[in-house]
Order: sequence, then C-alpha cells, then structure tokens
Amino acid sequence: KAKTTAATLKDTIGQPTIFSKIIDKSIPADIVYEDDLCLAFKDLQPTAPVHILVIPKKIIPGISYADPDDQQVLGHLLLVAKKVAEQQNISKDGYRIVINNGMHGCQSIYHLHLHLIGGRQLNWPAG
Ligand code: DGP
Repeated sequence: KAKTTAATLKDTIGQPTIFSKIIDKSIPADIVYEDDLCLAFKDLQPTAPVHILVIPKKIIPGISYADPDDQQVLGHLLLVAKKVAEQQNISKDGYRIVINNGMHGCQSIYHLHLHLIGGRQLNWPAG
C-alpha cells in the first residue's frame, strides 16, 4: 500500500479524491447503499468476504478533521454501516467497523471512510 508522507498530505487535504468520483458516478463502484448524506460500496481490495466502505458525500478528509457540525453525519455513517451489515447477512455472526486515520493509522485515501469487514472470523489485536 502506498505510503503517504507529510509533504504530499499538505497539498492534498480537502481536495477531491477517487471517492469524489465514485460519489459523482464518474467512475464505477459496486454501490450497496446510497442516501443524501452517504454512500456505501465494495472495497476494491477486500480483506474479507464482506468489505464495504461507508463514506460521507461531504469531503471530510479523515476523522481527525471532523468538527462538531459533523456530529449528525458521523452518527449516520455508523447507523448505515449497521444497516449494511444486516443487508449483507453478517450481523448475526459479527463484524468490525474500522476507521484508519493518518500515516500511522495507514489511511491511504483522505476522504473519511468506515471499513465494514466481516464474513469470516477476524483476528485481534489489529497489526
Ligand atoms: P484506507 O487505507 O483506510 O485509506 O482505505 C482505503 C481503501 O479504499 C482500501 O481498502 C482500498 C479502497 N480503494 C481504493 N481505491 C478504490 C477505488 O477506486 N474503488 C474502491 N471500490 N475501493 C478503493
């Protein structure tokens, strides 16, 4: 996975990413849920049988960039992840919701996204 450096971050934060193109449908994605505030689609490089990204339509570069005005959309993303887990039939056996943040968190796309991961026994602790 490509490493993000502090120098490249400075110029890219707040700019549209590949996820903006998925939101405006200029590139395809396997969308499993959409509403006014958010979009959920299958991760291109799944790490488990179910690996879905839930993103806000608004550009929030990462959870560390969220502000108090984002409270409603942040709560909404979690409730949508829960709903998608039910749709994907992973709710009964369990699943994980992950937000990678910044360089040490291995965030590679600077548009906030929740990873919904399940469909197999996951391991803990995360690496
Ligand atoms: P993160 O490392 O937390 O920033 O996760 C970014 C995820 O986004 C990673 O699991 C791969 C996925 N991804 C990157 N580009 C695309 C894309 O163009 N389409 C889809 N569906 N997923 C993508």
